[in-house]
Amino acid sequence: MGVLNVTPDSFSDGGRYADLGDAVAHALRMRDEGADLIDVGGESTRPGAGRVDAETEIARVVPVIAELAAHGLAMTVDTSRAAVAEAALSAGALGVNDVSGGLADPDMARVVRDAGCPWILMHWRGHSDRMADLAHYDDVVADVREELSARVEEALAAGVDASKIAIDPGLGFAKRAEDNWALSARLDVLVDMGWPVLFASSRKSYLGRLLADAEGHPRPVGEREAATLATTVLAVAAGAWGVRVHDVRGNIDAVRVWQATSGARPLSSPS
Ligand code: PMM
Repeated sequence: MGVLNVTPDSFSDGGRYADLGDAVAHALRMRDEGADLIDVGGESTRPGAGRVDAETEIARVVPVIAELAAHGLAMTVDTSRAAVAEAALSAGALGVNDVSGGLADPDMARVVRDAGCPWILMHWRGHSDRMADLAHYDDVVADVREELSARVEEALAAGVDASKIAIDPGLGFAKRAEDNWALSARLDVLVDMGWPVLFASSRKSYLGRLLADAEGHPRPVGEREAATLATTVLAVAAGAWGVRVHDVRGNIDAVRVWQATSGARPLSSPS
C-alpha cells in the first residue's frame, strides 16, 4: 500500500501532493513500482495535529480519488469520518482505512456495511491532539489485541462482512516507542487473531528516535528509509498481510529478497 497524503501538514509528505497533478503523478508512480493499493488521506494524524472539517477533507480527497479511479487505480481512503468515506467510495475508492477502527464516527460501520467494502480497523484510543496522554498499557500486546478484538466484534455486530476486515496495530497512535517495538516483536499475536494485518511503520518517529545522533536529535523523516525496510521485512516474515509505505519500490525490493530467501529451501544442508 502506497501512501498518498493530500494534506498540507502530514509528518512524512505533508504539502508535497496538495496539487492534483502532483498527487496523480505520484500515485501512478507508486502503482508502476508495484503498489497494489494507494491510500489517499486528507487529514493529518501526526501526533498533536488538530482536525480539519469534513468538507475540507472531502474537497482534498475526492478529486484525487476520482482522477485515480479514471486511471484504474485501486485505492483506500484514509479517513475516520463516515461522510468522507461515503464520498470517497462514490468517487471510486475501493475501501476504507480507518485509523480509529470505527470509534471516531458511529456511522462508519453503516457506510462500510452498505458499501460492502473492505475496512481496515486500526488500534486507536483518541484523536491526535490528545493521543500522547493515552499511551498507558498494562501489557501493550495483550491490550491492543483485546481492544482490536472489540473493534472487530462491533463491526461484525453491525453487519460488516467478515471477509472485508483487516486490522492494524496503529504504530505511533497512543504508543510510545517501546510500545511500537513490543508490538513489532509480537506481531504474531495479532496475526493469530485470524484477520489480515496491515503494518504501517514507514518513516515514523520511533525509527527516528532509534537512529538519533550523539546529541539525541532524531534522524530526520527523509533518512529513515533503511530502517523502514528492515521493519517491513520483519513484519512480512511475521505474517503481515500488507505494509503501508512511502517508498514502494524499496519496500517491494526488500520483500522480494525475503521471498527469494525463504523460497530457496535447500533439500539438505552442506556438511
Ligand atoms: N499511520 C498514518 C496514517 N494512516 N493508517 C493505518 N492503517 N495505519 C497507520 O499506522 C497509519 C495510517 C500516519 O502516517 P503518515 O503521516 O505517513 O500517513
